[in-house]
Amino acid sequence: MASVQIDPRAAITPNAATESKQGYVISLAAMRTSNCHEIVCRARTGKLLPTHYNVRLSERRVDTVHTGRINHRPDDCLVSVLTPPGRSAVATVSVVGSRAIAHVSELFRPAARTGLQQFPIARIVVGRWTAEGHEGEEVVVCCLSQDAVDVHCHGGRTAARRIVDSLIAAGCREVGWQRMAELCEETPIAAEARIALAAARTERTAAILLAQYRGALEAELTAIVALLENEETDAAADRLRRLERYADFGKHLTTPWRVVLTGHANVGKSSLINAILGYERSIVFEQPGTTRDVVTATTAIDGWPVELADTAGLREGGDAVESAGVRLARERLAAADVVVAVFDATQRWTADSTLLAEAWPDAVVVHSKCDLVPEPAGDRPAGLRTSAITGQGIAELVQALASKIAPNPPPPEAAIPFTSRQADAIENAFRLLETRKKTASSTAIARLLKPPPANTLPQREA
Ligand SMILES: Nc1nc2c(ncn2[C@@H]2O[C@H](COP(=O)(O)OP(=O)(O)OP(=O)(O)O)[C@@H](O)[C@H]2O)c(=O)[nH]1
Ligand SMILES: [Mg+2]
Repeated sequence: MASVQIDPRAAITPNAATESKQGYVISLAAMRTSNCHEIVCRARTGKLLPTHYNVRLSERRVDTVHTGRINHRPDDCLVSVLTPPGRSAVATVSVVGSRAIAHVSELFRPAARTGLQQFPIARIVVGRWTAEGHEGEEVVVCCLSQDAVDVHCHGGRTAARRIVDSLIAAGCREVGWQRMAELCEETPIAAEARIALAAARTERTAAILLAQYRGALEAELTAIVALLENEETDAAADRLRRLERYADFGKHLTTPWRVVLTGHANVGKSSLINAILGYERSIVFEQPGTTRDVVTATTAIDGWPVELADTAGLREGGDAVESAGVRLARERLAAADVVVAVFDATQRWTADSTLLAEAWPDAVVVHSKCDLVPEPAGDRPAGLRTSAITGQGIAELVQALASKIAPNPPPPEAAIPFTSRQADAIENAFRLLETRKKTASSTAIARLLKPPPANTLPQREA
C-alpha cells in the first residue's frame, strides 16, 4: 500500500504515474473536487487501480483497478446532524475535515480543563459548548480521527441547531447526512450502503446491507472486471447473471415487499390480515363491502419487511365509494409483489371464482372460514385452508408468503446489488456482454465503482 499527499490546488500533470517500492503511485489528470488531498493506492500485480472522483489516469496504460482508494477528507470543514429531526434525548453532530478538531476546540471547553487536542483519539470527553462566549450546554465530544469529530448534544431541533450554527459561524459548511456519507465514505458503493442501512427495517436485511458496506458487492464487481480482462467472458457472464437475478431482491432490502390480499366481498380478507398481524388493523364486519379503502400495515415475515394491503372485496354494483375502493384495489394488485387470493370455503365455487383464480395464476390461494365446514365447498383449486377464528393455517400462510418473497435467500456475505443505479449498470453490463461488447461491459461495471462527476451528484446539502 502506497500513500501520497497531493496538494489540492496543484495542477496535476498527466503522464506522471510513478513507481514506488510498494507499487505504482498514480497521478491525477483531473479531480472532481479541489479538496481531495490524499490518495491511497494499492498495487496489484504491478498495476494500479484507481477508483474515485474522476481520477483520470495518465496516458500511460494502467489497467482498470477497483481497489484504489481516495481518502477524501475535505479541506473545508463539513458539519452535519446525523440524528433525525424530532424529539429525542440525544442528537449527534458530525464534523469532518482537516480542521475539524480545531473548529470544535474553539467552541468546546472540556470539563477536565485540558484542551481537546490533548486528548487521545477516540477518548470520550465531557464538557460545555461555549458558543457566543457564554456557558453553554453540556455535551460529549469524541475525536474519531484527526479529521472527524462527533458532538453529542441534547436532542430536539434547537440544541443541535445551535451547535451547527456556531460551527457554521466558525467557518464550517453544513451538508445533509447522506451527502456527508457520499463525501466521506471511501467508495461510492460504501456510501450507498451506509445510506441504505438507515432504511433497513429488519435485522436480516440490515445484515445483508452491512455485508455490502464491508465490500461484498465491490469485491464481486472487481472480480468480474478481472475475469473480463483475462478473457474469461463466460465466467464473467455467469457471475453478472447471478448478480442480476438478485437485483429485485436487493431493491427490497430498503423497500418492503408488497403483499396484497384480494377476493370477493365478505370472504374474510380483513379477518385474515388481522390474524397474520396479530392485532385488529382492519375492520371486520358481517356485511359485504366493509373494506372500501386500501388498508396497509407493515410487518416482517421471516425477517423480510412486508407491507400487507387489505383491499375492497371485488364485486360490481356497490355504491360509488365502494366502486372507487374496487378501482384502488385493482391498482394495488397490479403493483403487488405477492397476491393472496382468498375464497370463502363455505360458498360454492362460481364462474367468478374461476375468473379471479385465473387472473392471478401466481397467487397464494387461501380457502377461508374452514372452521365452519369440514371441506371447502365444491370442486376448487388446491389452496391453504385457514380459519381466522381458530388460527388454523395461519402459520402455513405466513410460511407460504416467506417462500414467495424470497424463494432462494442469498447466502450470508453474498454480493447483492441494492440500488437502481447498481441494478441498471449490472443489467447493462450483462446485455453488452451478450452482444460480445466486452470492453463496454467492463467499463459499465467500472463506472459503478467510481462516483458520478461532480455536477451529477445529488445536491442534498441542508
Ligand atoms: N367463522 C369464521 N368467520 C369468519 C372467518 N373470517 C371471516 N369471518 C367472518 O366473515 C365476515 C366477513 O369478514 P371480513 O374479514 O370482514 O371479510 P372481508 O373479505 O374483509 O369483507 P369485505 O371487506 O366486505 O370485502 C365477518 O362476519 C367475519 O367475522 C373465519 O375464518 N371463520
Ligand atoms: Mg374487509
